[in-house]
Amino acid sequence: MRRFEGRVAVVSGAAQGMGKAVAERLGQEGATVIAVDINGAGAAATAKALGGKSYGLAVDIGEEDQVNKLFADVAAKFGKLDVLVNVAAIVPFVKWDELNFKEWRRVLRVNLDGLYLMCRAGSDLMRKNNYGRIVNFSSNSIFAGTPNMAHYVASKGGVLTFTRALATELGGFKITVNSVCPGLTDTEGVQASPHKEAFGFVEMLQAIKGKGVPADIVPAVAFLASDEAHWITGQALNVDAGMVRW
Ligand code: 4PL
Repeated sequence: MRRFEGRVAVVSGAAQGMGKAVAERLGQEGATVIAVDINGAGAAATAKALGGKSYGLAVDIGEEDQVNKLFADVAAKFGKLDVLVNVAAIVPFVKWDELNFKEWRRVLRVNLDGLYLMCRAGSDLMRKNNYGRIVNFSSNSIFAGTPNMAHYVASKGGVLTFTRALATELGGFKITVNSVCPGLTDTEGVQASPHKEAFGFVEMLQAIKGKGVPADIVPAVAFLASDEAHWITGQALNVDAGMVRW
């Protein structure tokens, strides 16, 4: 499929894991991808493999100036933005007894403040052309109440409900805004954290057995980011092998 021919897409969290996998798919299907990550070298590597006009950029999505500069650059280079996929997030593992306000703020600053900044500036550019597809990464942990990440679960609940509100605000500009809720997925980030110990428990709850990988999440994102998903907005789609059903 070549669903993104001629499209310009910004993907955050694109240096690794699900963000990288999404950037690769959009690029393979014809998009020019601006790969964004706090790890600029990783983002550049993702973009370089895609070739064409794709490029990588180091952005801390929690910093308003950096986010605004990103979209000013996209506007200057391409004059439009068609697709925005917000994957960048901090995925902590912090026991409740060790959670404090500093750690709470560290996670909320990126996962929710950062999402707001990206959607604010990104959708302001999309509006100029009356077209846009925004896909935000929530998590199925918001339904499960996954342990050792209360602040993360709170942030991802915010991602889902902000997505609903933003869909309302942007519908008049023919911009759709949806979220996906992946389950535990085998990524570099998860492998570097104690969450990797949870695969057995998670698999027990899944309707379909197996260990989720980024490629399992990508098709749902690509569909919601595609032209033909124009009648779907404000929705949340669980992509977790049926671990939770709501
Ligand atoms: C079920 O989003 O959804 C662990 C770590 N387990 O980040 C998540 C589940 C994790 C999840 C998540």
